[in-house]
Amino acid sequence: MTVKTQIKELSELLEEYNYQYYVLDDPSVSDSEYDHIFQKLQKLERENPDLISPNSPTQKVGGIALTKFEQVTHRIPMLSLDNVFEAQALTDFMQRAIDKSANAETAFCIEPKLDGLAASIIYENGLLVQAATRGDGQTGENVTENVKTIANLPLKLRGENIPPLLEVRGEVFMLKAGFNKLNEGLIKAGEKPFVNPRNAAAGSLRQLDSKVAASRPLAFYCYGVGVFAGDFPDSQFERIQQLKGWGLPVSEEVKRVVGNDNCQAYYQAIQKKRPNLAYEIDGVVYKVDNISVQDKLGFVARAPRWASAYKFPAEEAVTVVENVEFQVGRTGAITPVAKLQPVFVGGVTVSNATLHNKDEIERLGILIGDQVVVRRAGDVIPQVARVLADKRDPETTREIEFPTVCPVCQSSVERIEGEATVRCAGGLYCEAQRKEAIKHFASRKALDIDGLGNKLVELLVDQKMIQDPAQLFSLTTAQVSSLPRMGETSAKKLINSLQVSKKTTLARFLYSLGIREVGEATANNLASHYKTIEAIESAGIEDLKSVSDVGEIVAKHIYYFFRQPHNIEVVSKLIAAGIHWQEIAEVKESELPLLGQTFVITGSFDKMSRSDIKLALQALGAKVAGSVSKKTSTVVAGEAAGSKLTKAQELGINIMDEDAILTLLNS
Ligand code: I6G
Repeated sequence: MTVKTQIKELSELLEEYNYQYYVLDDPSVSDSEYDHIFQKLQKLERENPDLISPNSPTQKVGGIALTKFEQVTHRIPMLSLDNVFEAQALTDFMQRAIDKSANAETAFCIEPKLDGLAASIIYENGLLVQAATRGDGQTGENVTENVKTIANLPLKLRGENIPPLLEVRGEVFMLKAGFNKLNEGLIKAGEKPFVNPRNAAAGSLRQLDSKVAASRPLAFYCYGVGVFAGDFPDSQFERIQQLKGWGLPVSEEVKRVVGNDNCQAYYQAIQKKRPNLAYEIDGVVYKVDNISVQDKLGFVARAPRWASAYKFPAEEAVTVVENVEFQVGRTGAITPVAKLQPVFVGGVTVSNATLHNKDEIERLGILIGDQVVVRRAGDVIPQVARVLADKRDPETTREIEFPTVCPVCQSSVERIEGEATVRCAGGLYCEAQRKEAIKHFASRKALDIDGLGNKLVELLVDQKMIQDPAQLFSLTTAQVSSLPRMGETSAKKLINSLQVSKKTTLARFLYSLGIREVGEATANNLASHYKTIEAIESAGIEDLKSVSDVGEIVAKHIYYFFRQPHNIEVVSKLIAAGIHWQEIAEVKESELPLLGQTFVITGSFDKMSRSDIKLALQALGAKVAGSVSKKTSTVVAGEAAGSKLTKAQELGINIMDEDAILTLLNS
């Protein structure tokens, strides 16, 4: 085979792979296989430069640097689209088209409106020869060298009946993922990032050095045809399918529909899909499908009467930060919220935007009184996208001051190193955290108060019957039975469960306090280590760090929790209300009967909960693991034990049922 033939075959193979990947979205080879063939072609071309075709797949890397862009006059002007912003206006547009065509079944070709910039691309005998920006609609800039580097755009058309002349029109845009990566790189290199993918696409297309354009993740979708020689279907939708057939990229969302309801439903569906699309869109374009009807409708001013863009509400708007307030969340996180001059954005009036945390305030460099760009995309919470610092007036702006005490309960606030969030330390007492704290207190692994579910906790707090967990124990049957949907029997049951729950373990009690990052295991370790609540309350940070599994952060959480007078008060009230546990006897490690043994607990149990079995085993020195291995000493198998039991049987590991483990624990 001659080198010329080899180059031709490799080029055709790569063109086919590009078509499969970019147009059909259905690649048949791996990236590495593609790269291998690409490199083979590059090598042959390097060795035979006279055989390089300007339309070779290798010629997408740019190379030509211009000093300025030439002007290009569009043979057919590139018009703009009329916009509508309401459902009724779209209905009116459709009705005009239906009236003009005297056909109630008039079909519309519809697709998302990409947020990029329009371009005209000319193919002569199937080869890309010219690309231009829209410019003022009459004259644009010759950006051929840059457009040739766009990955999903073929330099050569494929398929049958390629016309001698074809001008495709469409949108140059940047995928969201590519945009984010590009900006990350720019920030790393100390350069200014682009504000949005549209600006990034425009900036990249207008690079004089096509190598820079080639490095930018640009893409193109066709939406129509300009000049052409040859036959073309009399339907917009079919024209788009024809372009696809010639290897040109088109949006996968293009549809042909009939009827107002279907057109409106498409808008709603695309709006819903919008956050998940790989590219930014700003509306939906509706075109009369039949080209003869399009011709009949003609143009008004600079826009076709046969097309309309139904735009999504603007997602960004400028407003003023009037104040910053601090909200305390259910877990104590203190969040700064910008109070804005009300502004219409993303289809709603917005007067609050979250500022997340201190780091975000610093990143934005925001002051009270600043003009800011607010962004609300879809159902997402409004955000301050950026500050218009050049519009800042030093007379009317001031720094945001973070509170030094919780704005709800005046407990101190803590910020653990490495964490962005500032938190209120008044967990059990703070009104903002009350409901969550009590739900946690009553939960199964904590005090396990039977009959006190989340809904009931909310009701009790809302009715102001309880303000902290200790007050649960002063509730009366009469009070509880006065609540909606609470009969006397359920009320009595709850009061009884509260009595029963008073007998607990130190570990459960510690866990029930809801100290941040103190889960069951840590509570258990703390209880074994300190033996009394008083010892834990008075422990210093360094001392706490000596407990197994307790690091700097957890130690600080525990330490600060017990430095809040409100928390100490609630703990005392709980003990005064009758919560008690058996003192943990002093035992020497060597006396722990299950030391060195590893247990795995699986299935469900009737007489004792899984977590109690675990705690009891741990108190006797055993390790409790989550999975069965050769190192497992015993598997405790309850009802409906599954794969862990099977594995234990396979490995010949000792198995105990509920009765056996209870006998062991009691002995
Ligand atoms: O700017 C445009 C975006 C999308 C368009 C357009 C389009 O169709 C999906 N179609 C036309 C006819 C025009 N501008 C003029």
